[in-house]
Amino acid sequence: MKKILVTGALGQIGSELVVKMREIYGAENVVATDIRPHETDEYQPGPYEIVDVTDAKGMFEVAKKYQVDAIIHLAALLSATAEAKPLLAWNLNMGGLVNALEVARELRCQLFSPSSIGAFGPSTPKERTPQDTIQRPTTMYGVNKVAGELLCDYYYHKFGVDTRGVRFPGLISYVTPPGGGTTDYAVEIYYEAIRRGRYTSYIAEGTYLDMMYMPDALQAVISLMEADSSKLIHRNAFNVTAMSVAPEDIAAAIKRHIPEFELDFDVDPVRQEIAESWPDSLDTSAAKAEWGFQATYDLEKMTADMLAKLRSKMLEKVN
Ligand code: VAH
Repeated sequence: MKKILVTGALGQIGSELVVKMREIYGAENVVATDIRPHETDEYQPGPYEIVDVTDAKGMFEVAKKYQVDAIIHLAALLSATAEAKPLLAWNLNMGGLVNALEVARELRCQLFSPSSIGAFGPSTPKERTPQDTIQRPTTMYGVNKVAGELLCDYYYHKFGVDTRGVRFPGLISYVTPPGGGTTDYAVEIYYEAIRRGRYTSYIAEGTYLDMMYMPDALQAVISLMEADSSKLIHRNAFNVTAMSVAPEDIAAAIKRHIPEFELDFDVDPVRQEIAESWPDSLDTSAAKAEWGFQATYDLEKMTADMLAKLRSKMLEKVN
């Protein structure tokens, strides 16, 4: 990758990936795009363009203007929002992806688009979910992710577009909060631990989901995109994860830093049903073997970093 266009650059992943990529590839070589203008505190020095991913022509013109050779396509609706607005999710998630694939085909770019553990369903083996297994998701988000994986493989085999992707678990970060996801609780719990010393989880006790700290997610995108193409047996999309946790596990890790922290539950049936349809833990052996995936943050290390970074972020806001 030399010149990169990022869609959804103001989102939870995009806002941090743009910063990291600009450090590696140079600010001028990473074109951040999103559907709205950026706020001052969201802006990182470097090119910024308004791109609505459902506007194929607009996306093509920006990609051509900057002569990009890679597109990181992150703009999408997450699982809970997609379940509330299924047709909007289909049009945005699938329409946006087809447009990004067409731009990549016409301009001969690489394309990264994330899948998710949401691409699996209730009939998928829940423990150490294999790289190749049954994918019958029961959510619109999951349908979008499975269709997206198949579409990206199609563009690789049919048109030679260098498409690559990972199945992200829940992502935990302190820069830009997620919006509309089922795993958002795993971010909120840290903010509330500092703000109020307590958190009410909308996901039930004992509900195990794969999670990963944002630094590991960013490294996974870059490592996969820079990997030797000839070594890739799979492409769309690789299982990646760092930990399998339930809400009480995160609470116990927080209590080791904030002993008075309290967790209780008020389960949201919609997001609980989504979470229960997803695996408990993924097998990541294909990603390890084909491009050297390795997470570096476990629950303890992530919790220590999250609390420290959030404390200084909240202190900055006060001063
Ligand atoms: C969501 N954070 O909750 C996203 C992710 C695995 C979950 O895809 O929808």
